[in-house]
Amino acid sequence: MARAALIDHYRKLLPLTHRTPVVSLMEGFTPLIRAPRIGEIVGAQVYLKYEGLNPTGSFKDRGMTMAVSKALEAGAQAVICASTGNTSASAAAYAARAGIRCVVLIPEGKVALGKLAQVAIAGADLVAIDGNFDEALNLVRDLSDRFPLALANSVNPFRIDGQMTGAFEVVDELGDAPDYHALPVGNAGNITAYWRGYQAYKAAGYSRRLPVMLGFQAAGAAPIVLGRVVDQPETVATAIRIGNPASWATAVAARDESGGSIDAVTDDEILEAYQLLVRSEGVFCEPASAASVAGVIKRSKQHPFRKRDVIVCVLTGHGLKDPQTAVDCTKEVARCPAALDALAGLLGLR
Ligand code: AN7
Repeated sequence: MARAALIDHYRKLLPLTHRTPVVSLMEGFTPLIRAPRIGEIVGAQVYLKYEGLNPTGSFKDRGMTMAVSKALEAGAQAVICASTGNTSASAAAYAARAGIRCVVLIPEGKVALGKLAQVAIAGADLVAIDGNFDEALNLVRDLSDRFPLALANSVNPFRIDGQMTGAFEVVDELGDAPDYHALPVGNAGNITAYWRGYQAYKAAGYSRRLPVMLGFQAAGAAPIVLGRVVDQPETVATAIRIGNPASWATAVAARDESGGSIDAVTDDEILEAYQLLVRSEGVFCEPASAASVAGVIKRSKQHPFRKRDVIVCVLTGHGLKDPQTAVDCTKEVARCPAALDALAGLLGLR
């Protein structure tokens, strides 16, 4: 039998009614992949929650199936979002599926190519603004106040509700919450959602414990770490190039209530983890996603983990989202005449 849509599967813990028209692309149920080589490096049991395998290639689909379903239930004819790329790729697809309009504001020149391609081909109204994500989000909030446009950013509580399903899946698979849950932090919706998800699942009797939450921002876009708004955020991890996170307070609550931390990792640390993930484990994620692993490696040098500790790192988006960064990180393609001897020589085969 075909499986249920994600939010139908977890319907008991979500604000669905019998009238909610569930808009689904069969998101969620992503694999939890053991990462023995990274585990060796950090001295613990590491698992990768590979969210790049969602329908549009990022974790945003978990919240978008919920937000678009509830928007449709409320009679919305259009959704709007500001985005560093993944939210808009997801909104464009779910709006297309629902048969409603999608308006997207992005920061000019700072969205990875794969994400731009997804939004454009899905027929969304795409506008690049001369400003950063934070400015785009302010404009989108004003527009959705004034016009009949449903807000699809994670300030919409249904987005957070849908994203709680990531935590439910981790517990379903491990049998309980992990010791540590690590993830990148941008607008801070996901850390808010995972923490709420773990709490809700425990309250419902599905787990006995809660994880320590470890959030990681890029050093050039680390407002929560610094304790102040960053006016000109900058990082190679464009997905988390955010200087004034909308869910700031709830991210700090997740950190403090779980006894965790929100720390910064440099672009070099991010790119190192990004390459390590695909070269040592075969798992290709986008740069922002690698901040979770970069952060866990950094932390392991400061506060060693115990060997038996279970650490789940969320890889939030697929590597193909940002082909340019992948190409920039690698050496040029070797060239060779179409001849056996020349090829054997080039490859060092004797
Ligand atoms: C791959 O798409 O903010 O802390 O507009 O795309 O919940 O914001 C994306 C964020 C991590 C951070 N990893 O999550 C957007 C957007 C990836 C992301 C984050 C994003 P939040």
